[in-house]
Amino acid sequence: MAAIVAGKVQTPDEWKREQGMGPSEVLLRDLTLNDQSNINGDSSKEGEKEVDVDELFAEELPGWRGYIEWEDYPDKRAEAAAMLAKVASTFPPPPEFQLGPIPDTNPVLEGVRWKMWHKALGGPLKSIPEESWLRVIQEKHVDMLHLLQFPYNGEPPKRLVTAKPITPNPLFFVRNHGGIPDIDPSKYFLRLDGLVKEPKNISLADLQNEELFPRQTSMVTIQCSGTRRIEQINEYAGEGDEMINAPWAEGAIGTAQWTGVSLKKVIKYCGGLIDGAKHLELYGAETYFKHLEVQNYVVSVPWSKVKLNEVLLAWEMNGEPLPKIHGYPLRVVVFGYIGARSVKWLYRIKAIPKPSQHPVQSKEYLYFNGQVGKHNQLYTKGIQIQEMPVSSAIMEPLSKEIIIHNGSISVKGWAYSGGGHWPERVEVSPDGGFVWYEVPLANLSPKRKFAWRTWHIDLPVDAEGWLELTVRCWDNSLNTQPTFVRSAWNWGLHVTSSCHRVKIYSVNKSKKDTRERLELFEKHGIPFAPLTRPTEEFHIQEEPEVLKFWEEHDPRDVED
Ligand SMILES: Nc1nc2c(c(=O)[nH]1)N[C@H]1C(S)=C(S)[C@@H](COP(=O)(O)O)O[C@H]1N2
Ligand SMILES: [Mo]
Repeated sequence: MAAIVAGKVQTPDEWKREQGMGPSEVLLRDLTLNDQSNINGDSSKEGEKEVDVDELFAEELPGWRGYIEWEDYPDKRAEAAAMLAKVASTFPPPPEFQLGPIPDTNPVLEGVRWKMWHKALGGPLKSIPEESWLRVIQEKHVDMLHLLQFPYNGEPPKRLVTAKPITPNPLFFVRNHGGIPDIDPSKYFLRLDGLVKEPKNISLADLQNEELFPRQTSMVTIQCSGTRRIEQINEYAGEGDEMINAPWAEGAIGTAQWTGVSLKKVIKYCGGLIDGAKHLELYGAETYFKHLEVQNYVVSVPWSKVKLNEVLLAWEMNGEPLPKIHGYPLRVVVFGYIGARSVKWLYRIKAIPKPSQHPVQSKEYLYFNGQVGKHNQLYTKGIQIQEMPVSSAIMEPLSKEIIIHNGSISVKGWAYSGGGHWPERVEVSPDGGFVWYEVPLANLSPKRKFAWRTWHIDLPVDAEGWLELTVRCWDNSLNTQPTFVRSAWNWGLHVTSSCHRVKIYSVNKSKKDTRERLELFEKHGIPFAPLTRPTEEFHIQEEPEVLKFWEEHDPRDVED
């Protein structure tokens, strides 16, 4: 990479750089140096590996495709880490999608390094990226927006996010950190160990046996803490890993009826907890790469949450068997917490004294103060995100749409609050947040302790031109949302809960002049969009009319 010294070398994309529109290498201006040169690390080295890995990284159990156990085998982990360390420097850097343009493709991002990590270890991991993509094609709706091909991250388009208060399974967003295991339910069992009185392996059939466990069905919203991240990205760039910080819009949220057993009952079945156990560590079967280390997907929830019957082990989603992509045969659903705790392909639960040390719990999903960034971030400076705050979003109209209307605009969206709170009031503003109209209660879907409410309103709009539609929600504790993205921007780009804003161009046909102008467009066969196209086909005002006006009002100057 050529070093660029400010003012000396002009690149073809200089203009774009000056506008902060890319390209991907960020210029760095270090005022503490005399020589203000750009520092861009370039570390391409050759690495090689040639190991027989089929056995080393074999799947742990028959019938458990895609499950390689890492947590039990420190030596195997060390071997894998060493292999990755050798080749890591030959891999490309993460794609720049925050300072550079977001690609126009679908999938938006490919996950090149994630695929390469799997291939680099080889063995059963080698074909995981392709198999997982096939599963996406099989199980998800054709209209899904694929943010990241592998590990798969995808959300429904806005018009489908809130089309129904219960999200149909094929449209439910997917957030993966690795491949999609394919586990034979007849071979499946859940391992319970750690600080439980009687460690056990429990088969799926036993979990589903109503003589052993009462069945529970709950309507619960799962929201990723990355939902609406794109708004933070559009404000300022933050940490930029394409998987960890996928550029989600407002669709990384969904609501389903989940059926399974309460984890509390399962712990009881194991004789309860041993003194000192305060958290339950939840293990997902797929392989996860983090900082060139290899592991399973592991997080934890506190026992105090489990005790409330708010942690469900679910095998059914909306009355159907859990889709493979959503964690078949068994997943966790943690009510009112960030999605990250709702572990899919659950294979183990371990009772422990402190929250999990695993990276997804202790190094990701951290909520930093606004002045924390690359220069000073520490894991211990972030709040581990658990309960989601109150949030809401507009799903219709779309940003930058021209809306031709008769004095009111149909606005639709969702509102949600985590931690056992629920939306009580949703308000929509046509002017960026001065005047607020309340969504009539009849236009909100029914309230539930752990679910979103979808809503719609015919918003009175008199003004024309560019307007900013804004929404905010008040939950049952009268919590509401920060006003601007800037108010709660954070380095990890998590929990975008500020008032969602959509810029629209209002054309109010109930106004006579506007109506006549639209008729003129129609008469000349000119479409109104694109908005930016100058009107050349007719005079927007005829000369006699202009002269008549000038007779009555001096056009510009005044006499002494
Ligand atoms: N095993 C496993 N469980 C997981 C994840 C994962 O990558 N692996 N992602 C988590 C995150 S971050 C979210 S937001 C939810 C998303 O659930 P969904 O993909 O079923 O919508 O799953 C959680 N459970
Ligand atoms: Mo998430």
